[in-house]
Amino acid sequence: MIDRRQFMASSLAAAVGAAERRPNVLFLSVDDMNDYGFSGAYPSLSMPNLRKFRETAIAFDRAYCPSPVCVPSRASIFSGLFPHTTGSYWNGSDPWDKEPLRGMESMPEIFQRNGYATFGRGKLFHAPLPKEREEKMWDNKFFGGGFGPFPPEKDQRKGRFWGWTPWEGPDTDFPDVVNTSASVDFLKQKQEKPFFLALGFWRPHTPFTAPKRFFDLYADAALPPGYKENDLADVPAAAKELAAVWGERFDAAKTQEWRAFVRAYLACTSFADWSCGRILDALDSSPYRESTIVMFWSDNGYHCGEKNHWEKNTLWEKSALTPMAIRIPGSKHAGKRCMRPVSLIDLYPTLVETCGLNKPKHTLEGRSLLPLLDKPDARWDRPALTTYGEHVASVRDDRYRYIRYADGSEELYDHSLDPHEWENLASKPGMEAVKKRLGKAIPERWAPSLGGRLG
Ligand SMILES: [Ca+2]
Ligand SMILES: [Ca+2]
Repeated sequence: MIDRRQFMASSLAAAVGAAERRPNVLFLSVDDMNDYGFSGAYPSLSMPNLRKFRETAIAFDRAYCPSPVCVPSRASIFSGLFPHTTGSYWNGSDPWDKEPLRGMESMPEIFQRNGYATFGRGKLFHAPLPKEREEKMWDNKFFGGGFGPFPPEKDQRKGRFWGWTPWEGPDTDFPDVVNTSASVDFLKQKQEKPFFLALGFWRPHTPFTAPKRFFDLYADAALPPGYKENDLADVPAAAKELAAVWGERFDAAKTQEWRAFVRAYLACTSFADWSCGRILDALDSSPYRESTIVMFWSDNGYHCGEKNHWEKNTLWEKSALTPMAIRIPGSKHAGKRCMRPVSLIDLYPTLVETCGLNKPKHTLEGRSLLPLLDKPDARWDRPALTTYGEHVASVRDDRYRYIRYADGSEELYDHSLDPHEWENLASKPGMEAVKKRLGKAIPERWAPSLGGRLG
């Protein structure tokens, strides 16, 4: 077991290296969860479990995804490489049986090689893996599940949303519930080896089905803060194209439908919170509470009408910002928030360092967050990069978001004055130096695309 006092030592890196046994890891993810509940952007959202977890962890309230959709974001998280290196830019790119990821060690594989037991359930990679590789990756028989259950036909919609409905069937109709139960069972067993337990939830991703009791929490859902009429009047054509990718278009005039959509998203978010609570409570009542690092993350954010947009797949703050927190048992910083801009791509190198693993053969492109776990307000000079397609990039530092599209058109927002990104400053006088500075983080070389589809 890890010596708790060592974790509390001032130099966390030294403490981890000296640990007698390597720490276990609970790698816990949700899909399409934005900042409404976790950092309180939508105050009436009920999130008791994750809010409680926050108090035991360091919350990174400026954590950004490498890409604002599932497949490329997860490819980056599990490989430690940016989309401009993997070539996985869009959903449908399915990169794990193609170069360069075919021959590279994914996160569960590096744990395997370092003597860990690996246990995986739920939505993790999203892109299908070669079966043989998947079997080698996990010690258990991997089970994902799927997006269902789907609403009855009368509640379904033509577009990408798949509709919404309060679910009156048993909780076990949801793979999230089944996968959590299996993971709870894993924690009840005696584990001889240190373990890497990865549990990925399908919610709050569409279809917006959740047990009815979660819809009942929101009889009267307020429209989200941050909406502004005609907000897209000052953004380039390339931005408007991204905002129009999905089958459904946002229409603020349909207020009743908008409220129903928000309510369904809130319900599914609270359902995901309840699922997170089940596994976190099981960990906390197990013998592994003090020897397990917990990393919680979502693969991308989500719009519910902000910037006149539904869903994700944009380079704006609402798509790029994700809830993220790391719990190191015994940390003196438990309950603090870190406001440095970091990326989900930093999770892989952070695990390598905190668990003292032999490194993968490929060079990880993230940066270990250990300095921030050791001192949450430490200097951090690296902005967070989010891309979506070749030559389409967004860079976020402490204050600004700078976006550049493939045709060279730009957006720039000053978050110290404009947290909802209402006013595009890109063509305003005096902004050249800011754009030039942030533009340095945009890659010069972009790997050939592995295909897929926009959206
Ligand atoms: Ca997602
Ligand atoms: Ca605007």
